[in-house]
Parts: sequence; C-alpha cells; structure tokens
Amino acid sequence: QGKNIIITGASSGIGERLAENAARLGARPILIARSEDKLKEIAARIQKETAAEPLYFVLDVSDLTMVHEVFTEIYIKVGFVDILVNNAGFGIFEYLHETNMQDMERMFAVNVLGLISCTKEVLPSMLQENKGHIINIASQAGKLATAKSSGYSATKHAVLGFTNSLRMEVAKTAINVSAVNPGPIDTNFFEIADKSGNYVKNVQKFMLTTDYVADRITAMLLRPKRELNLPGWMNAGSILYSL
Ligand code: NJP
Repeated sequence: QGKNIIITGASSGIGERLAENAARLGARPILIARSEDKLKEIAARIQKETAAEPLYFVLDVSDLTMVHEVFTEIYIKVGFVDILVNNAGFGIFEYLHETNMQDMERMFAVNVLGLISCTKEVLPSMLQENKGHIINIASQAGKLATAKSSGYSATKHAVLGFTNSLRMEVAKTAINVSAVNPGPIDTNFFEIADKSGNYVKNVQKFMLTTDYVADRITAMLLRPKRELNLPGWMNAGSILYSL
C-alpha cells in the first residue's frame, strides 16, 4: 500500500501482469521497457481500472548511461523506490556453434549488466533508509541447463550469483533481496527465444501461466524478509568479506 515499485520489462508478460497486481494492492507501478506504445497503453489501463497513478519510462536497460538518467528522474518524481523488480530479459536458444557473439553480448548486456545497473541505482537510498526489496527474475536455466541455451543459461547463472552475493551484503539490514526461478511461461519470450517452435512444442505441457508466476511474485512482495540461514563456514566467509 502506497509503495513505489519499479518493474523493468513491464510492456508484456510477467512484468505487465505484475504491474497490474501491484496497482490493485495499492502500490504505484513505475513501468520500464523500450516499447513506448505498449507502456502508454498499459499505464492508461491500470490508471483506469485501479486507484493507482502509474508512471512509465522508455528505457533500454542495457544503456547504462540512460539507466542513470532515467532513475535520477524517477527519484525526483517519487522520492523513494520501495521495490525494484529486475524483470527485463530475453533469451536466444541456439547451439553454441550457431550463436553469434553479438547475440551473446546482447543477452549479457540486458539480462546481467542491465539488472546490475538498475540495482546499483536503488541500493544507496535503500541502505540509507534501511528498507526496500529487490527481486531479480532469474530462471530454472540459472540452476539447471538444457542444450541450446548456453548463453541464456550463463546469464541467469550470473543473475543468481549476483543475487546471492547481494543478499549476503545486506543480510544485517532490513533490505530484502530475492530471486525467482520459473520454468517455461506462456509469454512472448519464445517469439525471440525459439523461432523454430521446437522447444515450445516439447515444453508445452509443463508451461506455467503468466498469471500464476505474477501471482507468486506478488505474494513475495507481501512476505516479510527471511533470516539467512547459512552454514557456519558461509557465515564466517560472509563476515570475513564484510570486514
Ligand atoms: O517475456 P516477455 P517474459 N530494456 O518477452 C523487456 C524471464 N523468464 O515476461 O523492451 C528494457 O513477454 C520487454 O519489453 P520491450 C525472462 O528471462 C521467462 O517471460 O518493450 N526492457 C518485455 O517487457 C525475463 O527476464 C521465462 O521489448 C527490455 C520484457 O522485457 C523475464 O522472465 C522463463 C529489454 C520481456 O517480456 C520476463 O520475461 C524463465 C531491454 N533491453 C524466465 N529487453 C519464460 N517466459 O518461459 C527486453 O525461467 N525487455
């Protein structure tokens, strides 16, 4: 209620649905993506259907200079960002020997560096206020791997490594850091990821719905921060590195 929530990748799929859920719960969604028309239409719909006053910003999260400019503008407008959902991302499912390095670079630029850059924009004020929640949308591809996803899977492993480390850095604060690792979801994701349609055909029967995933993430927003329950040696390591 009354919280400001930035959602990157809010022009479709999970991000769009999550923005609607957040607005229904009384938060102000701040939508980020590249497609201005879609953002405008979603923000107008949310404004009409809920009491929320959404904002939207056109931004390619891989443009690190623009990330800083847009987040600066957001802070001028809303003062404090309570929740950041790093959801913008894409994958290209190809055999490594068929994948070009430009596509690899682009996946890392958006899925990893874009996510880190947005996080760095909100972290200082969260540390100062000792509150906030950062949610990173990773993937089962960040825990397991399948053939034809070496690049995408590597980016999501990176997201999980980043998230786990940040969670330790803020363990003694009230800031919450979460990761979400869904399996295949029925969004536009596969229009780019799986142009042949073969992957989708294989996983069709396991696919999660966008609503289900967005609802689970919404439940995370309402859950209190959990204590980190680390094995002793990890606690020791964490303390060592925080010195
Ligand atoms: O897919 P989609 P999802 N800068 O394509 C935006 C992960 N995931 O909802 O910029 C800023 O409907 C794009 O907007 P636009 C997946 O890796 C998915 O499924 O206007 N925004 C759109 O709003 C991703 O991290 C599955 O084109 C950029 C959004 O990202 C997240 O879920 C499984 C951008 C993508 O929406 C949401 O994807 C899984 C950029 N450079 C994890 N590039 C799955 N669907 O099966 C893209 O485990 N966007």
